[in-house]
Amino acid sequence: MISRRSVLQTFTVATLCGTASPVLAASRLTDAVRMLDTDNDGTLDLAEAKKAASAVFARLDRDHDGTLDKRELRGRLSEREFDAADPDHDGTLTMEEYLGLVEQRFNAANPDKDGTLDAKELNSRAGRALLRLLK
Ligand SMILES: [Ca+2]
Ligand SMILES: [Ca+2]
Ligand SMILES: [Ca+2]
Repeated sequence: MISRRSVLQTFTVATLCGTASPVLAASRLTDAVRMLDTDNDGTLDLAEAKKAASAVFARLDRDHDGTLDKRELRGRLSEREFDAADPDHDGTLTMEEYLGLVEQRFNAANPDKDGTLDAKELNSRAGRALLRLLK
């Protein structure tokens, strides 16, 4: 039987974790925005997103063939997402296809269509999907 004391301890730990992790997530997010926000206006616009994505593309293209294959994109795109982003189905993404995907995710994360993503939009499901392509 579980004692009252251990229930209380479990509750306390859960409460502490519950309050600590969103703060941590928020500071990680702020760092991400700061790194990507090259004009320092506190938000991410499409040009900034594409610039970051180009740098990531170059870094991930380990065999320097100018395209990203599934292996090079591992952890960033699921099989299904890859196939959707690869309309000619040649098994690789060109820079153009990669940036197209970035633009698609940017728009999905920007429901108010004001041209920029704020911290809250970047923290949404679509925003986090975009960030996976930018770092
Ligand atoms: Ca900006
Ligand atoms: Ca490659
Ligand atoms: Ca917005």
